[in-house]
Amino acid sequence: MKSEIRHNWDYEEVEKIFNQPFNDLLFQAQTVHRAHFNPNKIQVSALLSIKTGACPEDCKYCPQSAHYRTDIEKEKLMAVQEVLSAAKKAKETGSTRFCMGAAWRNPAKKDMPYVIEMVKGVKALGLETCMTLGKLSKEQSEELAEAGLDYYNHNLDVSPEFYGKIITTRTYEDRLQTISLIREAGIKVCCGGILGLGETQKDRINLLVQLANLPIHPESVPINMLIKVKGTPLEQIKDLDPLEFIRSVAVARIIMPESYIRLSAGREEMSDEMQAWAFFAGANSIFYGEKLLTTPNSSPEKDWILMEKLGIQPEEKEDYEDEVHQAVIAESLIIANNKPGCC
Ligand code: SAM
Ligand code: DTB
Ligand code: SF4
Repeated sequence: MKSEIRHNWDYEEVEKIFNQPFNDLLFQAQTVHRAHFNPNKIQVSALLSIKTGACPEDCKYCPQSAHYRTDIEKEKLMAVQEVLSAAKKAKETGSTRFCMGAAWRNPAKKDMPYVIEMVKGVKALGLETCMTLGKLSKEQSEELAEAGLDYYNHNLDVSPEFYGKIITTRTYEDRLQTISLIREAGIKVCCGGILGLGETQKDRINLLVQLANLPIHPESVPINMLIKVKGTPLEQIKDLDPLEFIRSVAVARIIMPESYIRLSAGREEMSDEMQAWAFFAGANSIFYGEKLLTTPNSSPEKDWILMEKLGIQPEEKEDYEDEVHQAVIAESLIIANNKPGCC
């Protein structure tokens, strides 16, 4: 039975789901997952950093921030043709979505024509397009929508309460505004968070509540596990208990039943068993390929072996373009748009 799509979750209710016995939580998450998705298919995206480093923001987890001394090589905006050849390779190796990330506070006017060409070119290859370029203006969101951009990634990252300990150069409100501009422009939203930054369980729950109470659930919800990069302020932070991570994935699945939950950064450090638990808890999307933006990803060879062992297959374009899935999405948009106080 399909779950009701809700946007009025409160902390106590989600805390109860989060802290129920682990087996009950995973059973509930898997039951919701099966009602909405094929449990043995995952969506596969590739990631490319189109502009690397020297970012003016001070996100404490990020190797690309100009505020910290890390070993990454700064790079200017890549040439359009270079981006297209990387996208072609990603398509050949089975990705259906190509995500392009730039370490900017926001895209400059002079860069927009190149970014637009990238969207058009990648789309022409038959891939879904995703970009993450920082804060957007209304005009820029509309330009990207017109170019045919399918998804925009902009994370809330952490709870509103913990936010000031991690980022001081951009506000939570700024993030919510960019997310709402993306929606209004008609671009699908990829919005999630990052765990393992020293946040409390309460913060993890509050982040999940924020995501699930957006007027429309993000179509894609990346859950990143901190990759501790040398030179960043969080380099020495204590590891998050892996079961807390799995619980967070399971709760995301339960309270955002129709969203793709991406087991995002951090897979390289995860055991096969932990990834298997995350998929059982309802994660159904990954980044595939040697590299994330600046850090190594789980290797493609390792991923093939794991997927083979788990009997999980990559989702093909036809799987999500089928009429049933489209009808479910259309229905949830109608329900969300009819909610009082919604956009
Ligand atoms: N600059 C853009 C922005 O912040 O909106 C886009 C790129 S940014 C790298 C995208 C996301 O990657 C961040 O919001 C964060 O969740 C994740 N991320 C960045 N550094 C990470 C790290 N060291 N470990 C895990 N996730 C990380
Ligand atoms: C997201 O939430 N995670 C991805 C994607 N969106 C752009 C980025 C992960 C970055 C990990 C650190 C790095 O490689 O620089
Ligand atoms: Fe810049 Fe994005 Fe890194 Fe923050 S996460 S420092 S905005 S690249």
